[in-house]
Amino acid sequence: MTTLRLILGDQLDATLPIVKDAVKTKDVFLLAEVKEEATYVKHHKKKIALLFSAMRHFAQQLKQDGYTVVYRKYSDPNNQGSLLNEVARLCEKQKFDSVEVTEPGEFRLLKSMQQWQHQLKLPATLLPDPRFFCSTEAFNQWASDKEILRMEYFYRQMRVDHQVLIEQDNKPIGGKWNYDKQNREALPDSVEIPQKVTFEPDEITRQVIELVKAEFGDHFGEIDNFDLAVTREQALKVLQHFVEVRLKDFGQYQDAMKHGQPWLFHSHISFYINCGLLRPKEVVQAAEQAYHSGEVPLNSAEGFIRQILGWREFIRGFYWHFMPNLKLDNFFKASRDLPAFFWNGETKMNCLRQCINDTRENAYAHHIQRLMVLGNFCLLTEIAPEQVQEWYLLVYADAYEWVELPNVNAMILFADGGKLASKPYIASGNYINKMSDYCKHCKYKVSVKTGETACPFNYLYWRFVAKHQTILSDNPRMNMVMNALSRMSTEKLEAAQSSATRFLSMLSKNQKI
Ligand code: FAD
Ligand code: DLZ
Ligand code: SF4
Repeated sequence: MTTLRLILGDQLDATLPIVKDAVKTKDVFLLAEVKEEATYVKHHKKKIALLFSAMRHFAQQLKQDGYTVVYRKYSDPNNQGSLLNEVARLCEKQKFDSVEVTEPGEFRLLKSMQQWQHQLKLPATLLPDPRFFCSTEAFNQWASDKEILRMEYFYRQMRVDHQVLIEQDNKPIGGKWNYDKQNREALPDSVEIPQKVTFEPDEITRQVIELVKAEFGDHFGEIDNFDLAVTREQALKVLQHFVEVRLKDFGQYQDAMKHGQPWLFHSHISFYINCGLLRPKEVVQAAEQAYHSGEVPLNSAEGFIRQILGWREFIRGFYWHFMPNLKLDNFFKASRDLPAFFWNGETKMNCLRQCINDTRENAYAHHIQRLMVLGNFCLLTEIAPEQVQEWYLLVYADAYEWVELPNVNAMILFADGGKLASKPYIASGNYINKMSDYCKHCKYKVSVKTGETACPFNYLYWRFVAKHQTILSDNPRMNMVMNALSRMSTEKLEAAQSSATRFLSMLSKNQKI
């Protein structure tokens, strides 16, 4: 039996069964840089550079470990442009008894791969992806007897199942499951932000950067100053630095934002954990260990572990549980086009300008930027979900549909009608002002509620709440807001609505706002 073993760009983990079960003397690995994957959305240039360089380094390592590896470069004149066609091309050249591939992270590829054996006329097997703590089957089982799915209860179950930060009788260490109340601080000017770990591109990465410049020049984002990790060894250094230097302050400042400071106390590991260079289990272990050895406080260790063991796992289970409908949901019937400034950052709204420019520069923005600035704006202005989905999928170097789509459609847009979030994440300028210093550098005034100088988030918020008051009133978590709406004078509400109408009309005409 000789097997062709296909490894995708986000499966670069040598402990996956596809590698572990390989017979060195017979099997052949295939890694392929292909047009279909690189352009099905116009991924950020740094995302393509990261993946192609990481794929090339991973293939080199497999060869050094004694495996037979076929690597298809993007520039190969015979490159067939898609994963299936590259598999077919290799099968024509060499006789294989079967094809194996680890199950992919996106529904569109899964559906395609399920047809491969008919197209290739060979057995084509999908292998499990055990990188996650919770399999899709286990998630579906957990979800099967619940009317509503909430991350908090899933996370507690995960803590118990995997005995993470757990003491006797399956109680949470420290007595509480959640330290969120300690974790909502703004960042004082006096706090020094540690330098991010960076890597000088080696010859392989430099070649990939040139390829990206030549082939993907019309894609979003900057390619200059590429300094990401592209090997497991480098990614482990990022993790180690995070645990030793940043993690102690992660909890406290995890919701904070700062002008000109994209990285803060976040871990910057989603790039690597999502493509296989880091393993979720080792990340959680490292954070737990740092807590047990007294290096980091519980609120930080728990807050961080919740992101990986809680949110990341929940989001992945949720994606497979609700696909393909999740992609089509549009609870608020939103239909506005995504404004042009999402691509070029040209807006007077400083919070949006900062988050978009950080994204263009780094293919990264941290969670609160994605959720409470960019996401909040898309929800309040009712941008069409498919356009928001496409934007988020292509601009971030950590984006794959399994993780992007639930965050976009369910978390920020509430397009699923509340299957994931208990209420829409909407906020006025007050929240952004509390959690950042963006407003100090803005042409708009956060303290002004209506009129041309007012912060647009202020009037967009009340327009949205008023427009959707019938459905929002059904949600008990919206009671306080709905009561505030009912106490608002007609003049105030009309002023907010008229400011919003003017703003939205300018937005639709792509006038500078
Ligand atoms: P940290 O703040 O240090 O958090 C640690 C880790 O927790 C992250 O690396 C990530 O693996 C995990 N995590 C935290 N929150 C989430 C979450 N909501 N969903 C899944 N994992 C989470 N994350 C992606 O990996 N890919 C995406 O395409 C993506 N799209 C997003 C879109 C929107 C609209 C929102 C609101 C969030 C999105 N996230 C996505 C989640 C989160 O913003 C990023 O994981 C995080 O900003 C990555 O930076 P970090 O590694 O420094 O994270
Ligand atoms: C994102 C991406 C890109 C840009 N290019 C490739 C590629 O050329 N070859 C490949 O195998 N994978 C690539 N990927 C990652 C895949 O798109 C990813 O495996 C699917 O989106 C499933 O998560
Ligand atoms: Fe953003 Fe409003 Fe603050 Fe300007 S004033 S930065 S638009 S929240």
